[in-house]
Amino acid sequence: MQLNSEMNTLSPDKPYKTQCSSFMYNRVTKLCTPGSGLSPLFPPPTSTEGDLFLGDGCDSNQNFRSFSYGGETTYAAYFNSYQNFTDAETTCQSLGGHLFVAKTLARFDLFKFIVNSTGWVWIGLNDIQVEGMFVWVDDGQEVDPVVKTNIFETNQPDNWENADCAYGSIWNGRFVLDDAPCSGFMTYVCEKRSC
Ligand SMILES: [Ca+2]
Ligand SMILES: [Ca+2]
Repeated sequence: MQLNSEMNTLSPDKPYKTQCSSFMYNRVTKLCTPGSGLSPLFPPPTSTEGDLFLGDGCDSNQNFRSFSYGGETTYAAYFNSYQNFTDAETTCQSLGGHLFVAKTLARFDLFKFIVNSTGWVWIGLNDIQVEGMFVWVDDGQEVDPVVKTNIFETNQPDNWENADCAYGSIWNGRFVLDDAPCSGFMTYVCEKRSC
């Protein structure tokens, strides 16, 4: 579900695009609340509060769009072109972001939602510095062990052929992570927490 298609469904003449920069829609109460945007100073809305939709002020910015899934919100761009891990992260940084970071299972669900494909996709996680210690590219924090167990395929990461970089793909019908040599060429997701 992309922002624009959702807006078109809710409102064919797109009044939200011109009258406010964001709105909340609560699927339970079916109430829509106009807003002024998402501040990085505040946490994103929870799923019980509703789903946040952001208008053009944060869209069409180097292909970055707002994505909202399960109460998690971010600005991200899926690059359907092939780069090695380092070049992909460099590209993301040049755009003011990083490769996607998923420190919680909810954030990994958001990653899956953004990718929405069966390709091979770099995520911002690697053990380049210390073998076996997977850290996120935004701040070098080690992946939470419970999250790691849930987002990697069974028996991965295995460091096969000196694999130091994590990517997502479909394994046995599930979208999960594997480690691969960082020199491999894959698609990738860049994200910026705010526009
Ligand atoms: Ca490794
Ligand atoms: Ca592997």
